[in-house]
Amino acid sequence: MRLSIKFRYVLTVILFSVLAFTTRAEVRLMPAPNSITYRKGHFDLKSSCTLVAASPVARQAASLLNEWLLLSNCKELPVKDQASHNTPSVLITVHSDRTGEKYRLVVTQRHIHLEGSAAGVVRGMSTLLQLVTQAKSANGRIPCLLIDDEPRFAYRGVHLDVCRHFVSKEFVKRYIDLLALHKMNTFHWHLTDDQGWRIEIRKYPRLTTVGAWRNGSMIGPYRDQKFDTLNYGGYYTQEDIREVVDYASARAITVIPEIEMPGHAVAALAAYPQYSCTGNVPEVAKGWGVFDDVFCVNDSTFAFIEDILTEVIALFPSNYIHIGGDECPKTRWKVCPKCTETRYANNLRDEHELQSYFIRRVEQFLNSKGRNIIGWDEILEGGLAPNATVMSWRGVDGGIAAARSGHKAIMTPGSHCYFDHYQGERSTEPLAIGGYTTLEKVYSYRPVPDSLTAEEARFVIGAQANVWTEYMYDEQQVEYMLLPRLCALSEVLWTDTSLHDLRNFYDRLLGHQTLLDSWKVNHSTTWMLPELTVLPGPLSPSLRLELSSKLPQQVEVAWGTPESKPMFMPYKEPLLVSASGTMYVRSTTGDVVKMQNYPFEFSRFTGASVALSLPGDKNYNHPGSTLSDGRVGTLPWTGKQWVGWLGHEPDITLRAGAKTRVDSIVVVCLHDPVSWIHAPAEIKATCGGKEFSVATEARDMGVYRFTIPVQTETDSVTLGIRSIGKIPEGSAGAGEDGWMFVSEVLVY
Ligand code: TNX
Repeated sequence: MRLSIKFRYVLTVILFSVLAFTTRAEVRLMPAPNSITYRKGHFDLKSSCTLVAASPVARQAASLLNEWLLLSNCKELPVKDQASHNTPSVLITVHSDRTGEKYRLVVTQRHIHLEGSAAGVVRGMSTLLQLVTQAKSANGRIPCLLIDDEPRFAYRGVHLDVCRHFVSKEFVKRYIDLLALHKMNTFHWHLTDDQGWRIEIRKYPRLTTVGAWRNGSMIGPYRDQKFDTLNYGGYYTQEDIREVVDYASARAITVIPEIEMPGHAVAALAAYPQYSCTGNVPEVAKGWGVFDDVFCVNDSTFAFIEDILTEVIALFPSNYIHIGGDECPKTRWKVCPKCTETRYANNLRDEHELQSYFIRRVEQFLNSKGRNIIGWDEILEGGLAPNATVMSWRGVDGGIAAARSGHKAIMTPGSHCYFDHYQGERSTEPLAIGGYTTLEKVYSYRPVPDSLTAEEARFVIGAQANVWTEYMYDEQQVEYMLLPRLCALSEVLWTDTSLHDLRNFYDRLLGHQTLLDSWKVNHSTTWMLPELTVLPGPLSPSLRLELSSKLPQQVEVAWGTPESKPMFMPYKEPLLVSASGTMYVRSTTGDVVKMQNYPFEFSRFTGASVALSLPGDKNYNHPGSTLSDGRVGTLPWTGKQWVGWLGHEPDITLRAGAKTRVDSIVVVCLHDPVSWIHAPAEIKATCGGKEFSVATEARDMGVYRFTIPVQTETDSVTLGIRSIGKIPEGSAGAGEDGWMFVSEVLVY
């Protein structure tokens, strides 16, 4: 065959453009920069490249890059004061007259130039590190480009609770490096709680000699109430703290200490019981939860707290001091003569106002020292202190209320920002406190609630991940819970929403994991499993089980029943199933193999359509189909398998495809009084024109299957779920509305 010259030319051009397109080197950055422009050519890192840093601040930034390069298994770059002709160099310019975190990074064929404010250069350094480490697998080439970048939110925080489980000073530093790598700028160090006081206070040595140690810890899930008898604890000396603060400052990270008050103070009170209401708090708490012993509200307590804060502010240069303020039971205050006296003397109507008085007084003290307070959203109760910033954790309402009243708000809602929650299926994840906060959920977070006006929205200064460590027994576990969810949050807070793209994020994360691996970070790879969607099938009963991969990967599935052994086959199309069994999923991405099993329990109405007269509340408003999807909730429970109603009594209607015989209906409910979740008092069923009901009873925490014998023929079933009303005396949250949780309705 002979081709004309012209045609051959056209073919060649097409071929080259295809090659150029497919081989065009793009960098994969985490978080995505706000503006990146690629240019022709590349910078060659293989040649004798130097780091040029003229000023002391620039040299500090240069040595940070070198530290990170070593950590990433790359060679250090020699640091020079001046660029020499003909040597490719990485120039670092710090504009000390600039503030903020903006930086510019220019890569040309001869030089790389990073410039910005002192903090901006550190942010750019994490970009540069990623370019350099990626060049390793691209023949040392960094594509020519221009990045202009600055954060979307001013406050980008990560918290760490070192009280429930202690971590070493070295680990705190590593944690700070991980924050800086992801362009976060605030480390919220939760230093005191019921289970341990972790900061040396010279004036009150017992805070650490006594308060930093407990004679046992809770082991296993909360409901087991099991404890070991080991002496556990640790604390940071003031020397340690200075070292950490300096380390963080070199990474442009502000450390905000949290000294909890008036609640979560058992460790302090075990050391100095004279500041409690009863004068008798014998030991540092061993278990998790909320405790009645809190600081007594009287002048001697304030003197004690002011002494402590005086030492704290000498150690931490941050504008903010976090003073807790959350979860303070008023039980002791109600019957304490000293607290009552303080109430009367200050015309305070109730204990909420007493709490507010406490916070205001401490605020006044800190304001007088030129500092500002942050408190958890409970500080709104009984009136907000004048200059306080609110950290909204019980959802976003606290943040909204703060912003509306002209106070700054930092969003940390449990639904998206609690990294102590599960990030995958309970059956394969290590024990966690509960919840279900996947990588995708974090990535979908938008810190500014829609209900705020543009003016109010300015008060939302950012968001923060909270890492509470009740169930994180060691440092590896902390890393596992932090990453990669931190990657998602960092992009939420750094990168403009218009540039968010989940697919592209997954792709970059895959690359970023290589860097995390080189740092030997124990990051979770749970997100790499394909996502399972359960849909009603064509027959009644049946389900359609659909898997979707987030990445190019190989996926195999098997269906197993107790009688059959699972045989893996490549996944090609959704599985149609019509009887109980387990779906086995295996995904292979490079050398990462992940396995997950999904048990399904069938009844005659599995896959039936479900209508709810009232949607679930807050984070438990899953679709009605959750109740007929064959997935029956287990313990420890995670949010996603339960529809929950707070103080509401829903009717649930299931409609199957055809009339069928129905002998009994089983409603699967959760009873977990410590979490304010109570089994219903009564369940009524209407089906086949008849009414049935069952009075339910639940004592111990657990998953209950309440059975209503019926015996009729029908294609629909309506259930009325009646609650116990207000939580009874003697239970957590007595007098408040309780939750009702339903996972599944099985019809036999
Ligand atoms: C609530 S968040 C707490 C912490 C617990 C955490 C567990 C907040 C202000 N208080 O004391 O560790 O839940 O998720």
